[in-house]
Amino acid sequence: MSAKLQYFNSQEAAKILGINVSTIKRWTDEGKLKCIRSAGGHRKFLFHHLADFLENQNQVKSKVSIFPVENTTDLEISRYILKGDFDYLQDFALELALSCDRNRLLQVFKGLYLAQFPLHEIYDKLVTKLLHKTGELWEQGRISVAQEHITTQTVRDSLIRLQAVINIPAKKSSNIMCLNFSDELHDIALKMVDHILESSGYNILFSGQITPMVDIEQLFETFQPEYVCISSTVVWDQKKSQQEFDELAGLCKKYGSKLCIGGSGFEKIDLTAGRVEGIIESFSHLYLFFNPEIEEKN
Ligand code: B12
Repeated sequence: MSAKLQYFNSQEAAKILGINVSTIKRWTDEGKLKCIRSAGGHRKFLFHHLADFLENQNQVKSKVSIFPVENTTDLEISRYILKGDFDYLQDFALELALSCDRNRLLQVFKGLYLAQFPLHEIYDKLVTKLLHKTGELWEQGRISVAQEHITTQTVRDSLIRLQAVINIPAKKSSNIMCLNFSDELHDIALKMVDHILESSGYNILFSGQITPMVDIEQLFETFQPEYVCISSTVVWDQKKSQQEFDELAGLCKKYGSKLCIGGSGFEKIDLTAGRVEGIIESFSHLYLFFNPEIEEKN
């Protein structure tokens, strides 16, 4: 499913461009902004209509809400966002994260989301790549460990701020518990899992990094989660992580919860203690796993 083929109606185009619907109507009538007319006469916009409009606009201080425009570089960023040029945006976002610019990084994420790119696409094609690149820079000695911390915490903070913007269905289907093992600090992938599942209509219990296993059964009793999603990136103490997995798998069996896992740490975990419903490798995979009707339609 590619968002680039999506049409926007006048209201959506107005929201993206930061103007009101009557201006959209006037500009299309004047030919300033191109569109397609449906059989019923309604205006429909493709990404390139909006991107071309931005390109032809020579007023730099516009009210483009996709990305706040203050200079010509910003105008260009708006175009890259609308076109979904993730390769370009990766480097731009990395610069923002390296300089701890959470607000501007949030604007990039938010801009892509407002331009109707699905979250899973933004997370696979931009955020995951950005985090992997940060890891590579550190491995190559091109940034210090402190810079790596700043960069990845900036990404994490911006993602958390994005959560306030994401559309969340009011009606919840069931509970999902999202956790890391008790010595795991890597929880950014899990945060993104949280966003995708919450926007798919689940109620999320996010205990995140270094989740203690003491009294974990109480959570199963209280919330009866339909799914338990565990993320593991680094297995620090193999015996301990294995025990925790076995305990969680046992609780899933007892309470009828389904297990879903992700992350490279699971290469070191023996999964035989439980029935794992999903071993998830990407956010697009996760989205399809929890929204199977979408795959059937395609
Ligand atoms: C950010 C980061 C940190 C941050 C974490 C901050 C935080 N709050 O998350 C900090 C600085 C704390 C950190 C610490 C450490 N880190 Co670190 N870290 C990273 C970094 C740069 C990014 C990790 C990340 O978020 N990746 C992005 C996610 C989205 O991608 P992913 O993990 O590949 O996950 C994909 C799938 O597996 C799936 N997925 C993952 N989880 C889940 C869960 C579910 C439920 C589902 C459905 C799917 C899913 O989705 C992703 C999309 O494809 C990586 C570099 C890298 N290559 O990833 C190193 C990296 C993971 N860290 C590493 C190491 C060694 C450490 C430390 C041990 C360093 C140290 N000596 O102290 C500690 C470990 C601390 C601990 N006890 O956990 C190594 C791991 C090597 C290994 N496999 O053993 C890496 C690869 C760096 C390296 N090249 O050496 N780290």
